[in-house]
This record gives sequence, C-alpha cells and structure tokens, in this order.
Amino acid sequence: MRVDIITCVPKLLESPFNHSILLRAQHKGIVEIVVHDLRDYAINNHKQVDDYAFGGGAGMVLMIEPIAKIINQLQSERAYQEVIYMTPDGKLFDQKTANRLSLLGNLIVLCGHYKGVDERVRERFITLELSIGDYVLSGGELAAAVIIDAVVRLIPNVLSDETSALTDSFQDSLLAPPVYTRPAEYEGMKVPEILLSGHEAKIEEWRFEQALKRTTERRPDLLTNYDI
Ligand code: 6GU
Repeated sequence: MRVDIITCVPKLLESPFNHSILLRAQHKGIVEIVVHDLRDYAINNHKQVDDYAFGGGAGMVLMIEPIAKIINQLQSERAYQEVIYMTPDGKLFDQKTANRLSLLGNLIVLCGHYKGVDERVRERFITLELSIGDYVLSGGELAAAVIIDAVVRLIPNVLSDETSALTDSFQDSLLAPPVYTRPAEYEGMKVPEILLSGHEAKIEEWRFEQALKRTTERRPDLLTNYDI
C-alpha cells in the first residue's frame, strides 16, 4: 500500500509514522507513506494555497488549483482506490471502514485546514470524506494520522503476531478483555487464577465472558451489532 498525504502543515506529520508498528511496516516494505507539502504546489511565488471565502465570513479556504495540481500529478503516476478528505462533516470513521481500507492498494489523504476546502475540490476529486469524532480539531492532520495508524496495522504481516489484530477491541464488536503480566501478585492484588492455570479453553471462555461483561457495562450500544 502507498499512502500520499497532502497537507499545508507537513511538520505535524513528521513523527506519527516514524515509530513502532508504522515504522516497521515501512521498513518491511509493506506500506509507503509520503507526506506532501501543499505549498510546493502553490500557484504563485508567495506560496499561497488559501484565500478569502467568496461571500465573506471569517477564515480562509484552501484553493482548488494547488490541490488539483498535486492530485492530478499523483493520479498520473499510479491508480488510487480512494481519495480521502479529512473533515469533521465526513462519515464517522470506524473499525469496519479501517478493515475495508486496509485491503486497498493506494490512498490519497487530503487534510483540511482553516475553514476547509473549496467545495469544487470535493466534487471533482474526493471519493470518501472521513471524520474521527464529534469534536473539532484545528486541521485534518491528526485525524489523518489516526486513520492511517488504524488501517496500516490491519494489513497482513504488519503485526508480527497476526492474531493480535483479530483480538483487538472492536474487531468483533466487543471491547477487549483485561490483560495481566508479571508479577502474579502486586501488593495483594492477584491476577485471576484462571490465567495462571494453563487451561487454554477455559482461558478463552473467561476472556470472552469478560469482553461481554465489559462491553455490556461500558458500551452497550456496541452489542446491537454483535453477531452471537
Ligand atoms: Cl477529519 N478534521 C477536523 N478538523 N476536525 C475533526 C475531524 C477531522 N474529525 C473530527 N474532528
């Protein structure tokens, strides 16, 4: 998979992909993440990429020409399965969308800033608009980092123990059960006996019960889409 991110604040995306699982995925050659500075595609020498909104009102709007220039260039180099625009009025991103995107070849992710982008960008180029929740961020960059992390970790061979993505919270519409490591007792707090028993089937059963209990208590809304 190749992910091309378009932003006018590339510094915001310097670090999130350069650690841990995402870094390893790139070193393994499974994913290539390229951050593009929209200002490199500005239409004049002032590196201008935004302008006042027609009709007035506060805030600047990203112009169509610099965005068109870079998207047209990228699309002439390879095929992209989705051109995603990060925006608070997009579709709410969830695990199901992460799973679907993880199966695609190449993605473009456009980060909005200021008051947003000229509507014609959305009409002409965007195939999917995503939000990460009902709150407002200063720009789409942190949201882009969130969705790319969620997608890339699902690509086969990114996680060394593949079952660990399958047992994530949400992967089967249940929250994950509690986990423990050494010591078996800390200041009187004991690890549940069953986990030390070595009885694999009973441990699986316990984990499932705990996942169900936790989901019922914390996120009963998730149980309506749970296939039992
Ligand atoms: Cl994708 N962008 C912005 N600016 N705010 C958000 C968001 C995106 N998702 C939730 N809030």
